[in-house]
Amino acid sequence: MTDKSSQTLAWQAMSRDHHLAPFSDVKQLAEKGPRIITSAKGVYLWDSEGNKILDGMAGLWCVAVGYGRDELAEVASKQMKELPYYNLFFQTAHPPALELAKAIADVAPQGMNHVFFTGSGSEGNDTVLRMVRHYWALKGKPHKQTIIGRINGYHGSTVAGASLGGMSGMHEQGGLPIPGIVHIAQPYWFGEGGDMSPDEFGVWAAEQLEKKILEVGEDNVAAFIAEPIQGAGGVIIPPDSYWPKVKEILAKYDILFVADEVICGFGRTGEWFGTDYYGLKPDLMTIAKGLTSGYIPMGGVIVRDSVAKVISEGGDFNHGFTYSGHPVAAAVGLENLRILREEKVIEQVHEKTAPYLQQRLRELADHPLVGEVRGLGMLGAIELVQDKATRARYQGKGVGMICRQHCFDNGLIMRAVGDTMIIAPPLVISLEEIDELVEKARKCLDLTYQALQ
Ligand code: PXG
Repeated sequence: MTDKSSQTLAWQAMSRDHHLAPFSDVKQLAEKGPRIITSAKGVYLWDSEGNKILDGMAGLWCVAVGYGRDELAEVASKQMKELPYYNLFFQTAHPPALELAKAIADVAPQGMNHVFFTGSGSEGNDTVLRMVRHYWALKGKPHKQTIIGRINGYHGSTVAGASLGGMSGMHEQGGLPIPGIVHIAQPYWFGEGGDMSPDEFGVWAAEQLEKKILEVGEDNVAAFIAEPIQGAGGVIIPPDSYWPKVKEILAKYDILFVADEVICGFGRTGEWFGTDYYGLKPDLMTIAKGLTSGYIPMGGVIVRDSVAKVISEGGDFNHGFTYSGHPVAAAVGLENLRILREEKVIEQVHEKTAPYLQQRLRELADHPLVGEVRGLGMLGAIELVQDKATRARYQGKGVGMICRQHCFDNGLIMRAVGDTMIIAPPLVISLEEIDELVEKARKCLDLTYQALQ
């Protein structure tokens, strides 16, 4: 046994004996032992056994500028030496948070010039829940409290985040959702569209919003929250008819629209925000992940001026976190935004790398196991099916997990959401690295197909 292996075993024992891993079957993990990731550069990871892995998921959808950017480490180090911590409570502030708020406002949609900082996307959505309810109370409409989310939407793991989300597996644990949150159908044509055409289904799914507003009563609805493209739910790109119809419905009713941009924000669609891509007009936008490229935890809520005005004229908003706008995180966020802007990362995605990724990914549609390939920007999904024509799945085989295991063994990180394989590589992935990603993906599809015969 090499030194490395004994080191890996030692870490795996620490995992087994002391670590409760998030979103994991901890018992199963203890038997198998986690893969230990020890270093990273660009779009590649290395594990403790020296294996090089192409990270098709940018960590957890967050490492926009790629791994190993010294500039981000340097600003963090400098900020730690100068002012490692101070808070934004009780009428104090510090330069990094203020400069980051300004830098975010500069790239945010017009009329969205205010930022509330949090430590994560989940805390961002907890902030959203309290802010929209407080907003309506200040407007003299205290009954407007109900928030409409979507089945299979993901908005985080805190109580409000998981309640706003529509993941049944999460609702089953801990008595969620909390009162005052309701859910409508998701615009997932491939999985749920039945005999409708994608556009018919998109309109149907959008109409569920209007139906729910009328059922709850406009006077009781505070907001609708949605990801422009559902990420954790399986890279669900709505049919073209969906967002225009939702936009029409939102314009008819006096409710707030919250775009959860935690995944779509900061360039993933080839625009700064997913709502820019779809031409939506959100009142609040939750952000995290790409804001700091995941180098340090940070999230926030970008707030439309009209909403911010009501909140700021309403006296104390009794809400905030110790790490709201943390100076080191803010310094990293600022530098990350500088990199995105000055290196024209999003323009590159828009003009060059995303079109290429999408073209190459779609070549996989001819594979016998593949029912659909869809994608947008630096997001992609591959639906694994038994029957391409009817979109029928293999029953009880766990095809997604089989495929994920082959990816794991062949140096590619691709996530499985049920039998949907998903990718969201770093935004800086090159054309050659895209070729490698697609070739590896095809190989893993072949191996999965062989395993099923
Ligand atoms: N909103 C969206 C749209 C997200 O994707 C959150 C909120 C919560 O952010 P924090 O920073 O609190 O995790 C997320 C997070 C997965 C996976 O399995 C996705 C997320 C987190 C963990 C796992 O794809 N997204």
